[in-house]
Formats: sequence, structure tokens, C-alpha cells
Amino acid sequence: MKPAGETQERKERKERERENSRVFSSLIASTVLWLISWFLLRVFASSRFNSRIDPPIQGLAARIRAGERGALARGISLVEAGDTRGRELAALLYHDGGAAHTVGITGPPGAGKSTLTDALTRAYRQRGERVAVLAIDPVSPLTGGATLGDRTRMMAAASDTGVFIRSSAARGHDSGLGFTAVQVMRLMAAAGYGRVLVETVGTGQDGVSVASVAATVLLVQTPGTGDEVQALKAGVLEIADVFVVNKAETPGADALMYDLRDVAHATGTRGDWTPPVLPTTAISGEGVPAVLDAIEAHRAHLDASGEGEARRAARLLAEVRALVRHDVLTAMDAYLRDAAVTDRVHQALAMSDEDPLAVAHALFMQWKRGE
Ligand SMILES: Nc1nc2c(ncn2[C@@H]2O[C@H](COP(=O)(O)OP(=O)(O)OP(=O)(O)O)[C@@H](O)[C@H]2O)c(=O)[nH]1
Ligand SMILES: [Mg+2]
Repeated sequence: MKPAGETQERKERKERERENSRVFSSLIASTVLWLISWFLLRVFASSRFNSRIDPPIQGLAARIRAGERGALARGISLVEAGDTRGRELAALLYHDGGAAHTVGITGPPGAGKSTLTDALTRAYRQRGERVAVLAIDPVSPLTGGATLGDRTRMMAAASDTGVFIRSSAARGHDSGLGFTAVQVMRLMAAAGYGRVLVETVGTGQDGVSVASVAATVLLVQTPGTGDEVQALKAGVLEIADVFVVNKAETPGADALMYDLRDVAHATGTRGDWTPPVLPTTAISGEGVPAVLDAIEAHRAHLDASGEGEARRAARLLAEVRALVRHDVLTAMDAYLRDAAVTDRVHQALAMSDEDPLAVAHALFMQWKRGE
């Protein structure tokens, strides 16, 4: 016979065990419940996130992918207006245009960039390729004359659906070549244009930025004053993958080509690519097939050498920086215009001995801290 105390103890132990298992199972149950609600919340949140992408923008993206020209034009307008829906659109179409080859055509005003772009476009069309052109600031005040716009109308009249041409006014300090141009070109590529050409005026530093939007850069020069090559800035020479001497039928073309070849060998060589120097008469189309071949050769070089990937990475970095810079400036502008902040500045300047430099520094630090 067991002592009464021992039985009591056993009873209590059993009771405790039962209690423990109750606590344990309720713990399991609440964990499961918690996991389920967490999962449901995630699903809910992500569906809310998706629904935050404007359904019309998703529709527009689909229509652009299908190659609808009207949709592409509308999408480009959204991007150029700096509309947030434009950014959403460009983001949605980011993976759609990977196969397109982007070609920048730059050079001084009146060199014949538009005429050459037009000739290249026709040549690509004859080869059955679809071409989109972005002409940035196409009419220079110097030449004013023949513009791509005139030819655009001609092509539109011929209703060639394999060509899409868009003119864009240069804006702001980045000559319109910041993220806006990249996004417009991305939309064009997503719409199925395998060649995306971008024409931009530039002889100095401003011309350099074309390299941040195009895989292959053509630098168009013309014979004339005799000091063209000297006038070229080092930065421009470095970005040129193909030199084109346009108006090659005019006097001085041979001398210019000779000089440019010198320069191309001295400074332009990158890896096993030395920029070729090619003569064209863009108005008649002479020399244009050789330019097409050079673009193709450069594309092959980019693929084979790995330089294409490296440049793509550099372009994406430049784009991210431009976007962030834009957002920071926009946010900063709004902050500075804020009435309370303006009051604070007035007070700091009026009530203390603080100079504008100190006030500006303090304000910047406050902005960084989110005050
Ligand atoms: N002689 C000759 N004239 C040409 C040639 N190519 C273009 N032009 C003329 O040069 C002028 C300027 O040509 P555009 O194609 O408008 O030059 P652009 O570089 O686009 O000029 P902007 O965009 O205004 O900087 C036009 O009158 C063209 O007809 C060429 O090969 N030979
Ligand atoms: Mg032009």
C-alpha cells in the first residue's frame, strides 16, 4: 500500500503535466494562427501593392508590347512629362527590350546628323529591320533648315509601320539625356524596334552623355574650318566608337579623315577596337552601308569582348544616379519652399549673427535628419 502523501504527489504531478500540455498545445495553436494571419496579411499587402500600379498603365504596357504605335506615343508623353505613371510604365517594360541595339548619333550642329539618321533608317528598313528614332533638340538655331521632322512627316505619309520617329526638346541641364531619354528608348525597344537611334547635338561635354544612353556612339564631323579635330574635346573622342566624316564630297574631307584616323589610333583604341573613320554623303546615301557594317562590327565586338556588359552596367549606374539626383532635388525644393522652413531661415538670419553659409549648413543637416 502506497502512502497517502505519495498518491497526492502523483496526482499533482499528473495535473501539472496535463496543465503543461494544455499550455503547449495552445501555444502551438496560437503560433499556427499567427503564421496563417501573417501569410494572409502578406497576400493582402502584395495584392494591394499590385493594385497600386495603375491598371490603365498595365493596359498601356501590354499595348506597347503588342507594338501599338498610339500606345507607344502616349507612353513616351507620360515619361517625358515626368509623370510617376511614366516611371511605372518604364519599370513594367524594363525586361521587354533587351535585344534592341541602341545607337547614338552625335556631332556639332548642322553636321548632317539628321540626314545621316534618316539614311541609316532607310538602310535598316531595306534590311527588314524595325527602327525607332529619338531626335533630341533636332532643330539647331544655327542651321534651322532641314529637320528630321520634315522627313518624319514623309515617312508617316508613307505609313511605314516599321519606323517610329519621335522628336524631343532638350530640357534642363542634362540636355534631356538623363533618365527620360533612357526610359523613352526603353519603351521603343519594348515595342519591338530592334534598332533604337538617338540623335543629339554635342561637341563638348554635353555630347559625352550620349554614351550613357547608347551602346554604340557615332561621332559625325564635317570638313570646313580646318581645325575640327583640334576643337574636339578629349571626352568626345573617347566616347566615339565610329567616326563619320559627312559631306565627304566637299573639299577638305580627305584631310579631316587623315587627322581623325590619327586621333582614333592615338586615343580612341579600347581593347581590340579601334574606331573606324568612314566617309559619307548622307544626302545621297553614299557610304551609309559601310557605316551600317561598322555599327554591326562594333555590336559584335561589344558582345565578344564583354565590354557590352560592362558598359550596360555603367549606363544603369548612371541612370540610377540621375533618378536619385532628380528625386533628391525635387524633395529638397519642396522642403525649401515650405513656409515653416522659410520662416526658420528668416529668423536664423535676422535674430542671430549667423552667416548664410552657417544657416545653409544647419538647414541641410536638419533636412538630412528629416526635421
Ligand atoms: N553637301 C552636303 N550637305 C549635307 C550632307 N548631309 C547633310 N547635308 C545638309 O546639311 C544641312 C544640315 O543637315 P542636318 O541633317 O539637318 O544636320 P544636323 O546635324 O541634324 O543639324 P542639327 O540637328 O540642326 O544640329 C542640311 O541642309 C543638309 O541637307 C552631305 O552629305 N553633303
Ligand atoms: Mg538634326
